[in-house]
Amino acid sequence: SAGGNRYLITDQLVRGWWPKRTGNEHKGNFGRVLVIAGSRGMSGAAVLASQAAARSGAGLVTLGVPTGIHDIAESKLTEVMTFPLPQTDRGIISKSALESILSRASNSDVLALGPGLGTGEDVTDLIKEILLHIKIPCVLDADALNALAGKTELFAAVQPDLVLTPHPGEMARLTGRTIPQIQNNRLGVAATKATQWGAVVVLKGAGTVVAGPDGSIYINNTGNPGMAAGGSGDVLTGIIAGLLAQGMQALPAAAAGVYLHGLAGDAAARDKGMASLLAGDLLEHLPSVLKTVE
Ligand code: NPW
Ligand code: AMP
Ligand code: MG
Repeated sequence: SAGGNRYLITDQLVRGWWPKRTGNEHKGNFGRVLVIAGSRGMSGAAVLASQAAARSGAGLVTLGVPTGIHDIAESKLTEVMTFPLPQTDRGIISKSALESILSRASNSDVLALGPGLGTGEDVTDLIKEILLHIKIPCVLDADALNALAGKTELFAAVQPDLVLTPHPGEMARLTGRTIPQIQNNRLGVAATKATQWGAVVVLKGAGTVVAGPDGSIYINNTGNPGMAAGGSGDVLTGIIAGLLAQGMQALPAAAAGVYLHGLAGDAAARDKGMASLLAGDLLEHLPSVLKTVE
């Protein structure tokens, strides 16, 4: 099952995939991203992911967060719209948010789900219900993945395209393996799981592996250890969602997203050095990077 074609993600490939702008478009043509993320203490993850979607070319980005951090998110964001969702007493989105999320999703082109959501039974129930009813492509990251540890049979039952973006720790939880077991066979694990789950799997970390449901593999060589810092992955989630919103297919959106995210990290490291690099610096460097492929 891990015997598909292998490719290195190159500038040329990404340019070929890039959605061209010819002159007559309006913001509706570039898609609407719905981001569901954040919890008490993790508004940053939600803000980074939604800003990254906006910086990557999405026409409109809307962020749903628990009521308790709504005004905080709203005050950090300008271009991104926000709305509050019911929360538990721990400041985590509660499962009674389901209807509101699905109703917003029905007016969106892509859903990005998971950064900073927090964990617990409510989150698990909510994620399961969203996935069983959702009709638009989804990027699942962080706590949306943690919620499904041991419940991965659900992925194959999801109707629209899925892009999963686990780091090795999240992949270990999802699959019930250890981190060394994942790291010793990154290509094999990514391709096998992508095939089994019928999803695009982005196994993050140095040399990110992007695998498609057909077993094909795209390997990334952009990026640097300066990106091993809180919030980096939240930015990637937003970038991939932004590319999906512009009409890219799931596998190229994931591969191009990973490549551009790494290039933004390389530009940020040249500017600020690896030690000082912050996830927010990736957002600042996205424009100069995207300019080179558009
Ligand atoms: P170890 O043990 O350190 O070697 P978690 P998280 C492993 C949100 N955030 N290679 C790591 O291994 C996120 O969105 C919010 C190997 C450890 O076992 C999530 O919702 C922020 N191992 C939540 O926080 C900014 C690797 O994974 C485990 C690896 C928790 O996410 C920060 C750690 O992962 C953050 O993004 C690698 N390359 N990478 C905010 N400002 O709001 C990871 N591991 O326990 O899932 O914790 O990734 O911090
Ligand atoms: P997360 O752990 O979810 O915040 O994601 C971290 C992001 O930074 C992923 O996109 C990783 O691929 C990237 N990253 C972390 N460490 C490295 C590294 N040593 N080289 C390249 N990219 C890295
Ligand atoms: Mg992460």
